[in-house]
Amino acid sequence: MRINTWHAALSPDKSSVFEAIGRKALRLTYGAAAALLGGCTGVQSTFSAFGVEAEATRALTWVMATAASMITIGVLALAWHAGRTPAGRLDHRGGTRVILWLGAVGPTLLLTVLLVFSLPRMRTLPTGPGDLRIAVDGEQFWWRVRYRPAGGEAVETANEIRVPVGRTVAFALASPDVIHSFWIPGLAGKMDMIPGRTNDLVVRATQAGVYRGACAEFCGLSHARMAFDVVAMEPADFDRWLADAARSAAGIEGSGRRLFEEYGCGGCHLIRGHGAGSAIGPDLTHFGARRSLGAGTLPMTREAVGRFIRNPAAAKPGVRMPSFEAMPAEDADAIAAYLVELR
Ligand code: HEC
Ligand SMILES: [Cu+2]
Repeated sequence: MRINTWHAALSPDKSSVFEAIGRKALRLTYGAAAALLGGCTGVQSTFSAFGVEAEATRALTWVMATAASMITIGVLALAWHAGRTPAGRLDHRGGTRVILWLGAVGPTLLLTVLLVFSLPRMRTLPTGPGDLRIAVDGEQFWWRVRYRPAGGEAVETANEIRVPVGRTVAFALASPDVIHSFWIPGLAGKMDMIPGRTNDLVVRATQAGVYRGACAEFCGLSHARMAFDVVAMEPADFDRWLADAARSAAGIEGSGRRLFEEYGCGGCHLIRGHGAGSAIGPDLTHFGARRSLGAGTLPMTREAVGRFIRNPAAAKPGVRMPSFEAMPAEDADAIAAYLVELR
């Protein structure tokens, strides 16, 4: 009786129910395809390797996936064959031989070959005392970056990382707040940034270009807005850039600089050479030279910077910078004009 009622309730528009389910499935498929294809772009894909670590990972992935597919097909073929053989014709002594060769000797040999192939590819790149060290802290929701060139002075920046092509770079990864994960798919696998310890990740870029990195461990409301660009440069260009990044900000006229001080921005930000500042938030000494604003969240334009200053939480929910919504738009614009000039 109950079943009948159900049936009666369903049957009049059964076809439209199925149509709706079909439409939903189609939409999900499109969504999944778009997400998967989006992962195929070169700037942020494990299939486009621009560094020796990523190349090793890619080689391992293909070899392991091929081996696993072949084993799966072999096992399915055997199962199919067994299912077709009549029970009376099963040959028990033959069966023992199959188990010995395909169940024990074969897998041992295959796994040994795969192990010998993969172990050297999983080794960390060796580093020497002359290699460039870059300390990166993941902080809610941005990246503090400190270059420590051998023999040179340390340089602090934020939200963008530059590396020299062909040279080994050792990252020292840490976090002062929660667990983040540092991932530049084009250069290497991901590495967690854990409060209270330092994890090392060694990379060597093989091609100049701009790649994208992201936080790969959920760390709070704006986790998805915690990305960065990695610029791999020719070594000579990199050396020039690093020497330039070490200098203080150039003298800049205009009201923006005064307003920056009046609104107390220096309580969290440092602009080297432009008065006192603190290192609670990102270093802004060469802010205007970055490719993006707010850790890969907004374009680096005067307009976007002005909007971000008055209401950073609109772009990044949960952001650790207070809103300055009472600030007149002209003041925000003047400060933005000043900041984007810091190159
Ligand atoms: C209480 C500390 C604090 C104060 C005060 C503060 N900020 Fe920030 N600011 C931050 C933090 C933290 C971030 C990082 C936000 C993020 O991306 O998650 C930030 C980010 C920024 C950025 C983006 C940096 C980048 O690399 O993209 C700009 C620009 C900025 N602040 C400007 C200002 C200005 C202008 C003022 C003053 C009107 C100000 N801030 C006041 C903490 C502060
Ligand atoms: Cu994070």
